[in-house]
Amino acid sequence: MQTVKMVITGPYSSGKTEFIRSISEIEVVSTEREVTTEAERREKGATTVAMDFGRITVDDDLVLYLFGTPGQRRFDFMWEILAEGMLGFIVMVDSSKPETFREAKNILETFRAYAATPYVDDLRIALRIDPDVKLLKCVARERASVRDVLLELLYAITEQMDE
Ligand SMILES: Nc1nc2c(ncn2[C@@H]2O[C@H](COP(=O)(O)OP(=O)(O)O)[C@@H](O)[C@H]2O)c(=O)[nH]1
Ligand SMILES: [Mg+2]
Repeated sequence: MQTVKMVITGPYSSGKTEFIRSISEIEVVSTEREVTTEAERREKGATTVAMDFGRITVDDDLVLYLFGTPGQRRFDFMWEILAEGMLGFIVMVDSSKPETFREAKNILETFRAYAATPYVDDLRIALRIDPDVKLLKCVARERASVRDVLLELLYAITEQMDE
């Protein structure tokens, strides 16, 4: 039995928690708290402060552990802790919020620096992503869509291991 750790990151309110909830076979362990500022309150009522944790069994030999990061800068001390030992990461970007693209790019670069892992993300042109990086659409509310993204990342990891 192999276990693989994957990190789901991205800006505030980009669908990270939703992504993990859509696919996890266990009740997602979340550390959500009520948001504190007025701007955040308009967006949504709760935010992840430490991490989300979910699990998905791919087959008899393979289990994925999904760790969702907090999106807000003031919790970014958690990022490096969560990145420890990850085999891959996914940067979620809400395509309807161009004002978050710069932040998404910063997060992408931060996580790339933690580990030379393949990753899946979105919005290649806006974020000026290298052509050798996979670009996938994902509706975080749809389990099949989340599963497809995770499987793509998993294939990228196993391809790299076989090289
Ligand atoms: N329309 C739409 N809304 C989504 C999707 N994923 C998440 N949301 C909503 O966007 C908001 C932020 O999602 P959340 O998972 O809490 O974001 P996080 O801060 O990145 O963990 C919530 O109100 C979600 O219900 C999606 O794929 N489509
Ligand atoms: Mg969250």
